[in-house]
Amino acid sequence: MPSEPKHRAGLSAASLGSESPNGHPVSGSNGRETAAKDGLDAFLGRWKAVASDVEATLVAAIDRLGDDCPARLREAIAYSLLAPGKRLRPILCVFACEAVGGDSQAALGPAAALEMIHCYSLIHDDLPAMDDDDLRRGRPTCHIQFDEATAILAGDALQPLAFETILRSPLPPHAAGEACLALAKAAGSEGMVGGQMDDLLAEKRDSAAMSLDEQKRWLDAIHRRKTGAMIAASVLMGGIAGGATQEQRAALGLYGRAIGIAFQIVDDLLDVESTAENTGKATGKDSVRGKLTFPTVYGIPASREQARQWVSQAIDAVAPFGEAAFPLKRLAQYILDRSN
Ligand code: GRG
Repeated sequence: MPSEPKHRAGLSAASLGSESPNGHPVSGSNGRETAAKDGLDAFLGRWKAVASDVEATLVAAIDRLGDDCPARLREAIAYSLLAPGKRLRPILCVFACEAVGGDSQAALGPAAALEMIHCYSLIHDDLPAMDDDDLRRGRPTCHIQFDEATAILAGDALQPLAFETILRSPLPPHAAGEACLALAKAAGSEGMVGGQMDDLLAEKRDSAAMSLDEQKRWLDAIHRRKTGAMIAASVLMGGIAGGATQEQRAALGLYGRAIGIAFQIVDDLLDVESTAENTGKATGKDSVRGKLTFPTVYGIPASREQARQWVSQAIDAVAPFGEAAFPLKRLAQYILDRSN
């Protein structure tokens, strides 16, 4: 795992809150606090171990690129893909696999593929034609470090590499096919790309001329696809890798959709309330660009309350998995408390 720069403080005890392994808040006796701390340490340790397995899968995929891949393209792919992100989507995928009784190794191919698609979306989102950002994961963005054309091509190359990684993984062909389909749907025109398109179109509209109801509808439709679809797919793909039943998939679907919305609400709040040092990317840009965000439409306190309610729904959704759902519950709590 790459060493974590200062701004990557999100994976810390503080940001994960004080909670016992069964998901209840800790108060009172030292014994209970110690038990909660042990649970938290175990959770953080598991996150790091999974992130390190994912990292190895990403490195192996880059190493597999043959001599026909130009060195500059390989360098740009490695620069962005191995940058110190949270690896949230891969972690969700592996935890969902384990929650339904699967072996984490089965989920590593899909998990790495999710990170590749996510990474391409960040590279392209940072381009001058879109968000025009200079900073990502605490480093110069890909087009600043290399150049615009190279960044576009690195993002392009990551997309087929994602599907190749699933198809080369040890998943049985039927599960690999299902995982590819879930990823394609989430990343494509009805998912992340569709949400991004509408987000750009919404920026050009005068949101002040929209009714509050219309603003809420746009906001929901944009984020359900732009951010939520990939997060929901992460959980579903983990379920697929773990051989989930239809009932288990339905529960994972509820969980994934709920944390997807919560994640975006918190992202909007961080843009208002946090700093570039904490998040590793520019903050305060949403309001400058006149973007429709949860804080602008609902206000900060109501946005935070909504995030809390979505996280609570997510935790309830995976209750039927019992103890095996502890990491997913903890992750939901992390999404609410995260600082980057
Ligand atoms: C360019 C097709 C295309 C889509 C872009 C995902 C996206 C759509 C844009 C990213 C811009 C953004 C800040 C979206 C809000 C939510 C989000 C995806 C944040 C970044 O994800 P994290 O916090 O990042 O998981 P790390 O760096 O930790 O992986």
